[in-house]
Amino acid sequence: MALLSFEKKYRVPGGTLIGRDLFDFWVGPFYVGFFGVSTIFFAALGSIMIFWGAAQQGVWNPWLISIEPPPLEYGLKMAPMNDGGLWQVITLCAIGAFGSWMLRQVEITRKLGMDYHIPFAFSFAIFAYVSLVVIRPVLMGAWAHGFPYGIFSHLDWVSYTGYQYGNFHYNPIHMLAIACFFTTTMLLALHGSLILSAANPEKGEDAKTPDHEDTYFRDFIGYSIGTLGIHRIGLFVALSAGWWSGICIIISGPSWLMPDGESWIEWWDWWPNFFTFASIGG
Ligand code: UQ2
Repeated sequence: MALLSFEKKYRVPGGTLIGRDLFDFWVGPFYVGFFGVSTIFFAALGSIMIFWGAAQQGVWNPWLISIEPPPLEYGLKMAPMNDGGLWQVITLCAIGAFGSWMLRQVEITRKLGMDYHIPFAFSFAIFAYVSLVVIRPVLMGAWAHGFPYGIFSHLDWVSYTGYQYGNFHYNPIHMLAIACFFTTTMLLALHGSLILSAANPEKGEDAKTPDHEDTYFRDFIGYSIGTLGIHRIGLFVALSAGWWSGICIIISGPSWLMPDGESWIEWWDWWPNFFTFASIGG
């Protein structure tokens, strides 16, 4: 593929974190870097491991392939390859690939003299994954609490884990995460539609300016957050969704938090109990 006209100007050396100029090159449109190499390495190894596991199990229906975490008995120990060890290696590969992908974003950011918002944002997605397969399993004392790597099997896990706590939708932090996801989609719908309505005019018509965008929302709800502000709040709300998702699953299970409470429904008893404690209620 030919270089786009501006690409040459931005194909500047430097900004690397590791390897100096050793991997400081492009393949077609893609910047490589040390972390491009390590991303490919971990992603390829992890994928091969999944296919190897599928072959071992004789399961080739893509919907049904599933790599299970180790059984409870292994606790936080390393498990044999055919009894959850594969899941552990694949988890390491996934974290290696995601971390490398983020550090490649950092290198490109530095190369172009930009700020670190993109790798910072991606780190929240990594956190959401790590909270499921490392932080919560470690706090609960067994890798068994991670989710299985399969299309249907991970859906079953989500369903099972949800019902384990009565009704997961009563988890107040889950509520907060969902509210953030919904707000994210609303803001992107508002923003995308506003930009297209203003900046993508019919043939022969003029594009409208940001003044029009501000005025639209002033007329509509009495307030415009502004062209920079909408991206700030969009980023904040999107990262909040990932952040509170991680927190809401981390606080579901660990014994220091839920000593005998399996149910998020009961968690709300603090409210009636508060009045009992204060001796002004039942
Ligand atoms: C806006 C603005 C944009 C936008 C959008 C808004 C010109 C191009 C979508 C409107 C968004 C507001 C008022 C934020 C509402 C906040 C929450 C948490 C629901 O004002 O400025 O720029 O795209």
